[in-house]
Amino acid sequence: MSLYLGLDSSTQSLTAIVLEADRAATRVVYEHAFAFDEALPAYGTRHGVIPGGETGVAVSSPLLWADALDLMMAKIAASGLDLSRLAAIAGSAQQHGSVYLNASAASVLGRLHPDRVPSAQLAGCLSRAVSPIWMDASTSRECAEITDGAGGALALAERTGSRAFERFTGPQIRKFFKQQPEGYAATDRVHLVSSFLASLLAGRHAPIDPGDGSGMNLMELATKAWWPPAVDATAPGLAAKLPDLAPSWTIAGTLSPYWQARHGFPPARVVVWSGDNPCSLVGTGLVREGVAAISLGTSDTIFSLMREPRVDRTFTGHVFGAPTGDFMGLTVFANGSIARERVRDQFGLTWSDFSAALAATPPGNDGRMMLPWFDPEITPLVLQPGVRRFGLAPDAGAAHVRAIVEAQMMALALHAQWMQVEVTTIHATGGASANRDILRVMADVFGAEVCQFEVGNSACLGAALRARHADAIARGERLTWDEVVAGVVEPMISFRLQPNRDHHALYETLMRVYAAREAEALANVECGLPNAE
Ligand code: XUL
Repeated sequence: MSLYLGLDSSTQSLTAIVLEADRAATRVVYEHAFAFDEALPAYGTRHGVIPGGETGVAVSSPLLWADALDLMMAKIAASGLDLSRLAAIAGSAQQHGSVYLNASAASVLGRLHPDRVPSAQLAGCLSRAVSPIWMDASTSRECAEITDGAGGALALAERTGSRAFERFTGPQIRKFFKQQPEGYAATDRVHLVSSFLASLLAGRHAPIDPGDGSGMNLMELATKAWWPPAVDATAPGLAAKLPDLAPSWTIAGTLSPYWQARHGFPPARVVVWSGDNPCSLVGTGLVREGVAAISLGTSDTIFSLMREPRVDRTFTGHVFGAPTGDFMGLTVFANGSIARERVRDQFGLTWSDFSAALAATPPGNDGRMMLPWFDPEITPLVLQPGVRRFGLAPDAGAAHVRAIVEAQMMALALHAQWMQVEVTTIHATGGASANRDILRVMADVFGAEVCQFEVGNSACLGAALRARHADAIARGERLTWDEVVAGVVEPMISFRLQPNRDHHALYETLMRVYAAREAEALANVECGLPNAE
């Protein structure tokens, strides 16, 4: 039986899942994860971000991601798995983050010395020492400039799937070009986190897939090619610096001699990597329309497969390419796990106290409410953070816990309406989906059945399944997406929760109150959202 490795380089951690599969069955035979802050403390990150930048700026280190990959490969090599059976590797990465490489990278990637860690050899290939990541909210000016240059917000949204967003790669590239023109001129290739790590595995520049390419404000959804008006509006000479775009099942190469000599891996196929949300689509089994998934991670996201791209005319959501070759609707909330952690820490709670607080407070929280904008928010756009509290006494810890979870769930429900998906079932994933008290609020707010998975990291599982799918195609085997996920994702649904109809009716009323409070708060903050007309 062949083995397939999926990797997920997220904001805070790196995860690996190995699947063993043949025509009859697929099962998880290995899973391991570590947090960047703890595994590689020399990089000084906090929650995967380099601290101390200006407000709104969020950067991390591409060398950290490279060394983390090396640590993980060492760990897998020492696991006792029969690596000679490893057929293919695919990956998932936090979306939007960009890595800037100079012209030396092309040769250095192919000639890494097996005795040395990647960072020591790649440092000289960087034309920018840090990578801006998806939490960055500092490019409003560049968003406006690109929007103007590409024919307006609607044109950009219709062509690329999203209006200009601060964290998207195009605005970040433009800011780099404006602020560090010499660094930009020295840049030969702008990679995403996903294509950078795939390049490191394959020992040569790897392409970008449409799933992650659509998080750049640079790719035309319909053609899955770079869209010249957006590329030209972003930075001069950018077209020559962008990697190729290629379908998600493309083989980028084989595992380079570095990994073979350093850790004893075989020359397995390296499949093009994708973003964590597109990979999660596969890892939660959403290969058909009609089911939505919610990922509760560093960011909270809600997404669903779309056969045809239906653009969000409210401009809050995105249409991305899906690894299946279809499309996906996605809405992203920056105040996910870190916001939940803020409330937990504010009241000195453990996660089990947090659950107990949810269980001890009534649905609807007796009208007490919160707008949970601890950090700049993506949906709705809030550039100046600030939490709004309604009826919440400062010392009422349990009520604050319920208020943040209810606020997050109501915001998810309200801002996913543009996808026009009738949500009757939700596949819940991400770290916080292990908490059934949070899932109970989710089920009641949406009035939908919620399924919980045994494998919490659906992005990583999705990457491993993508490795399986791409390897089958490369061998000339016919394997449909239904067959790829059948028998893997389904048996991993370990728990199903039905909504309580009375509580759902209560939340329908509260959601109108929440929407009104959100609108009122937005009227008083600098949000900079372009007009849909
Ligand atoms: C997606 C987004 C986040 C990151 C998190 O648009 O910004 O979900 O992908 O890793």
